[in-house]
Amino acid sequence: MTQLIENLLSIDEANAVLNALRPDGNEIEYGQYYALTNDHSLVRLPRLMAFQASMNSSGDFPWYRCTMSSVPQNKINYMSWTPTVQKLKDFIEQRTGETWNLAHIIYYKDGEDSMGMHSDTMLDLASGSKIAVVSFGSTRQLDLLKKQKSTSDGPSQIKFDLPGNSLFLLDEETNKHYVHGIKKTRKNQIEDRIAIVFRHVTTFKTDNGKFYGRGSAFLTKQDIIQRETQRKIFQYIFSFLLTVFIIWLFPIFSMNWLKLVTGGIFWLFISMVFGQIEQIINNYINKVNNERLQKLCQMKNFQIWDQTNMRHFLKYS
Ligand SMILES: O=C(O)CCC(=O)C(=O)O
Repeated sequence: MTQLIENLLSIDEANAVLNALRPDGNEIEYGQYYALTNDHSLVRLPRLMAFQASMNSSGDFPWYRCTMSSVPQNKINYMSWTPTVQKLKDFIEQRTGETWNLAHIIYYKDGEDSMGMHSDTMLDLASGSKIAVVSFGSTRQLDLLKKQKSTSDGPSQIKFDLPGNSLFLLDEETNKHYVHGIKKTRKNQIEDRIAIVFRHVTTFKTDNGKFYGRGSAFLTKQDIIQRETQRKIFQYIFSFLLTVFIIWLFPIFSMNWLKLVTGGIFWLFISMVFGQIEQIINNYINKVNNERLQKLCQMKNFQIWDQTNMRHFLKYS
């Protein structure tokens, strides 16, 4: 069930939140993001955004894949909660009994700013969790449109207002059957609006760009470490066997002490070569993957976001 709760806070509290979270409120540092379209051009997203989240007990931030996954120009950095957003999160968690660990904070400067029709990617979200949209400022209309392939008997289209100082809860079922979005509306009539979209995400990203959790092949951080260890062990065993083979092949190493010393040196050398070859292959894949994006970004003077890990990640999902 979706649910809209109006008058979430007192009028004074709601105004204070709006002022604190506005770009000139000094709490949120918004970024301008661009999406990469299918025809390989970059399109400015008509809104500003910022990202906040809770670290898990392993010290990693959750990672939610959305359209932003194809945004190359800026690294998306999740920050820890700022005071106003933290207070809001605590408040709605208490009120609903749900928990959230990640927020997209969206600033719509006027009616020209919008959000295209989409449904949220459920892969990274906790099963059965709700998506909470807390709105402040101008009222904007949320459009819900039934997906073509949906088997639900609900209405084909639903439109309703999201007023300032409200909490909208979107459940998994509705998100599965409907796409939603905020259309542009006539510029001069609409003032700014801030939406804080909270999600409960169960996929996490390590500092070196590896993913684990619900939306990854690795369930825990420990699984990643285990896989790395297995790979290293395999590398050492393989190098060892190759060393033994080389020693056996060349009779020059017939003396025992010479066998031992050269064997050890060979083993180290071959292990290093394997590590290097792996590195070269990885670098090459990174290079090819990012070349097209780099060209685009250089043309437009954007920062590059290395997407390699994301692509690698998507392969598993
Ligand atoms: O601004 C809103 O209310 C909609 C936000 C939204 O659809 C999203 O972040 O996925």
